[in-house]
Amino acid sequence: MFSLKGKVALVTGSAHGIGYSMAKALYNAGATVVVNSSNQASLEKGLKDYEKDGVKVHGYVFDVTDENQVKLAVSKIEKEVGVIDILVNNAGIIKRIPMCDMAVEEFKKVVDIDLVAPYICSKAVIPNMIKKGSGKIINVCSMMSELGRETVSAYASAKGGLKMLTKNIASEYGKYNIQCNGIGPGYIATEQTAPLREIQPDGSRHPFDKFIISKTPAERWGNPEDLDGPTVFLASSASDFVNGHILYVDGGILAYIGKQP
Ligand code: NAP
Ligand code: GCO
Repeated sequence: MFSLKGKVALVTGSAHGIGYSMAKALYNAGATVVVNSSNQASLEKGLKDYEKDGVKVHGYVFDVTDENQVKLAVSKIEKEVGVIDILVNNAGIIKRIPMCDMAVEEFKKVVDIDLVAPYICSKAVIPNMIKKGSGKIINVCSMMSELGRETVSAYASAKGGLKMLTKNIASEYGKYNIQCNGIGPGYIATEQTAPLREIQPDGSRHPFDKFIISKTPAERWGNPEDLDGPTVFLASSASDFVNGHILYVDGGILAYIGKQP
């Protein structure tokens, strides 16, 4: 029931990081996988990495925030590869700026990529999922779908919104045998979180790095591979009656008050 043989999966923002690992996991479960970046050079680098890892993927450059580009890319993918059965809305950015210092354009940019783009991409694939009689959409949410912290007002607003978009897609399209769920990664070691893990000039660990370890019962950062199993589960028929759920993969962060002093 975890096999994805015969299924076509599109993972946005998958040239590196979490999307890269998710795309590999879907391929290893049998899916035909389409990867994406907004940037040709980044996609080409990613394609070389997939090849090195023995993973065959189809690569398409498009900006997930541009509805025309998304529509064109989806119809091209459907002609050249097949109708998309599984969409993973993974592409995302963060800006760490105190809210009152942030320009409204910066706030909107984060919301555009992290919330509006999953709406645009889902809207582009749902009609053919309905025709086909099934579909899976996985939205990459965050700890910030539930929690706030200093400097991430735009990101938290977008990821909180993405949690509700997930529930709404499930509500609106569940009757067509479409399941839309979220994966909420904890703190995962990727480029996005590299500034929070930088070794300090005196050789010590970044204070935020120590803070995350103290907030995580697993006492470690996650790796992109920690998300592989949950991704395959939510993409497969094993989760056919799971809809509108956010599966947090966080080493226990959301269950924990934090290390006692
Ligand atoms: P990452 O390595 O920076 O990956 C982000 C990806 O999004 C990149 O491949 C980037 O493409 C792509 N992207 C950005 N804007 C795009 C656009 N307009 N169109 C198409 N692709 C675009 O970061 P990551 O940590 O793997 O993050 C992946 C997702 O997980 C994000 O949604 C992030 O918010 C979420 N997340 C991350 C963590 C964490 O701790 N790392 C935790 C929870 C949730 P290029 O760079 O190739 O252009
Ligand atoms: C931050 C981090 C987080 C993570 C992740 C947590 O600055 O707090 O970047 O937001 O990336 O989304 O789940």
